[in-house]
Amino acid sequence: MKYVYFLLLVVFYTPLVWGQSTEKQPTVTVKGEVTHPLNLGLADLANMRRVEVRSADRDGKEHLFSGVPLSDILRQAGVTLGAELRGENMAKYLLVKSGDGYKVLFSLPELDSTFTNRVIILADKMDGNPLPANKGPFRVIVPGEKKPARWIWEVTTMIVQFAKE
Ligand SMILES: Nc1nc2c(c(=O)[nH]1)N[C@H]1C(S)=C(S)[C@@H](COP(=O)(O)O)O[C@H]1N2
Ligand SMILES: [Mo]
Repeated sequence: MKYVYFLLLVVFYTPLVWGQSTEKQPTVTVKGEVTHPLNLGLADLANMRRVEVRSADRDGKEHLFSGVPLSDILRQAGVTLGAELRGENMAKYLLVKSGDGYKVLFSLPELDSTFTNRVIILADKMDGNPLPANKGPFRVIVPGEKKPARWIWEVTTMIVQFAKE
């Protein structure tokens, strides 16, 4: 009888523990025209160069966002930025996708410090806290735009591609 209990325990309990320990943490996948595809979680972002940007939301309320410049992430993936952002590479774009199907697009010069001083970030904190559950865990923040339509939340994927006619 003891043996049966043990067996039941293994059969029903093990998958539970397994399910918990292998439960997927959210990540952002970086792919497409990259030399090093990435899969970044909160812990990875915490170890990268962090910056803060202050910007107003749709209601005009200012917030302090913290995260990692998109350009640093793209550089880590081996995207053609800086001196390599010329010639045919000028026709590449970054498409950012979210869990709810919303997508937004950036041209690479918008993200490159040799073209602009504006720093667009992948934020994981707002006003010192993790992003709200329905607006995170990763959100692109585009400072200085008249409306925050490109502040895409629940970011899952960033894809670099050549624009085709
Ligand atoms: N994933 C996702 N991000 C999104 C949207 C969306 O529908 N889905 N809407 C965008 C638009 S149009 C605006 S105006 C802002 C609104 O952000 P708020 O709800 O934090 O004010 O989020 C942007 N980010
Ligand atoms: Mo909007």
